Amino acid sequence: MSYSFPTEDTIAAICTAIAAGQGGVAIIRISGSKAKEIGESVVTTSKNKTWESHQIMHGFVLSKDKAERIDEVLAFLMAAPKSFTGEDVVEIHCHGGLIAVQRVLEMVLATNQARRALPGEFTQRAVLNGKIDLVKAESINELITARSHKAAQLAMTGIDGGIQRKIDMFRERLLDQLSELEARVDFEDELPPLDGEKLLEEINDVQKSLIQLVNDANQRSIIHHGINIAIIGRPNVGKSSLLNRISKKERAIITNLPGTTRDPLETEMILKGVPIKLIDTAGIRDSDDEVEQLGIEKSHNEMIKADVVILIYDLTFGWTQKDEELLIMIPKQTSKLIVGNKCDCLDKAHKQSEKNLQKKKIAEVIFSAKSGEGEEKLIEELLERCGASEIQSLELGLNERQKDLANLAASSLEDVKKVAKQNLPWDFWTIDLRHTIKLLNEITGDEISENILNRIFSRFCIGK
Ligand SMILES: Nc1nc2c(ncn2[C@@H]2O[C@H](COP(=O)(O)OP(=O)(O)OP(=O)(O)O)[C@@H](O)[C@H]2O)c(=O)[nH]1
Ligand SMILES: [Mg+2]
Repeated sequence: MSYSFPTEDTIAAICTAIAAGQGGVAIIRISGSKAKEIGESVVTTSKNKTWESHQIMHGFVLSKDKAERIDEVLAFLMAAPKSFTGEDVVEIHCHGGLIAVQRVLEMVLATNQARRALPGEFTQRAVLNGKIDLVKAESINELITARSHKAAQLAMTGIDGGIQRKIDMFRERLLDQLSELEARVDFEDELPPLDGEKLLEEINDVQKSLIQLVNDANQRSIIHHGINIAIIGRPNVGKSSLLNRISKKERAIITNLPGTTRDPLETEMILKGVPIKLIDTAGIRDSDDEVEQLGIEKSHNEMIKADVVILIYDLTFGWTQKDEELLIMIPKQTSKLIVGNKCDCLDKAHKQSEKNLQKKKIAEVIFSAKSGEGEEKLIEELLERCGASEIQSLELGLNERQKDLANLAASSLEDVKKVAKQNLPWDFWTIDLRHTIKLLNEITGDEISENILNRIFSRFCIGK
């Protein structure tokens, strides 16, 4: 991999999470040709020790007039190329919290030898200097931002080179076919005839695998970003009670007055490894109350945006015309789960009575937010609607950028097939095949412009 846009400035940033009262240690990273010089001027080492690469030094950061000790630190030089970025790197390990580390960073910047790093700039330099490949850099970022065990596991597969190997393999297979074609373009008469059918079979095969990767990536996206589940229903059916019961928190206010919840209320949780955002909404009904109307409008918005809708109704009333109207409003493509709540209120002596059976008929889950009856089944059905079992069996997960490119690569192979059907000359076949290979190169970062690279890393956090 080679890039033609060298970076020259020395950059610095705090590369650990910082918050008041949090973290025992906070680290400042300085990268670039001036890193050592800056380290030497900012950190006064014990006994004026000289800075050697890969040796930990103890020292103090003093204020400009040397009158005040800002922090007691450990400092660490990693001379190029044996560092994360491949440049000279100095790390200053300060005490955690907010103030000392920020003051030390200010001292670093006050040397006027370094500027603040842009988001993702350290990792970008690591990629530019060939220390890590692009997919690995992205996977590290995904590991850091993972919100569930499975998301972290998939990120690790990327770090271990799983995605890179897969894309390399597709590229090799397509390059083999491309070289066969190009040889025919130039030396058709001197070579044995090309088996077009066999070539197309190979292209078909790679295309199918790419489509599979795209489908898997959609699942990955769910576990990485979480699933939005909106709880929808008429007033007083127990939407807020359901939210509180599942989240095991007293998040929402519950009263016996219809129209209690106004603003949508979100709570995040992990259900069997799947990150979920559960959204309680205002009960939907015709109302003259202006505030309630605004809440109801928001309920409709949440219903439309959600990945999964829980439509909850009150078993003591049974399924009503109003519930039916709500069911019809849920977008067709959205997964839904119909929950009959308050089963504890059904007349126990007549649980099997015709009237009760009728009330329960529509419900996919019979539930009581009060007693917890049916909770296991509710979670099981919910996870099924979220595609949890497919998620658990995922082995590889492209991120959105990689997925879009894989999708384009699959379409580009479709174009090769179209050309083949029209029996056009070999050099027409090569155009789309070369384009597909270029798209695969873009996934792995082997062929990528400065602009795109900047865009990728700008989504990272500062200090990464
Ligand atoms: N017996 C029984 N009562 C329940 C159950 N779930 C909720 N309730 C009661 O029903 C009433 C309404 O509950 P909420 O959870 O506030 O209902 P909601 O759908 O959020 O109501 P709005 O926010 O007004 O739309 C409260 O008095 C709850 O205690 C249940 O499973 N069994
Ligand atoms: Mg409510």
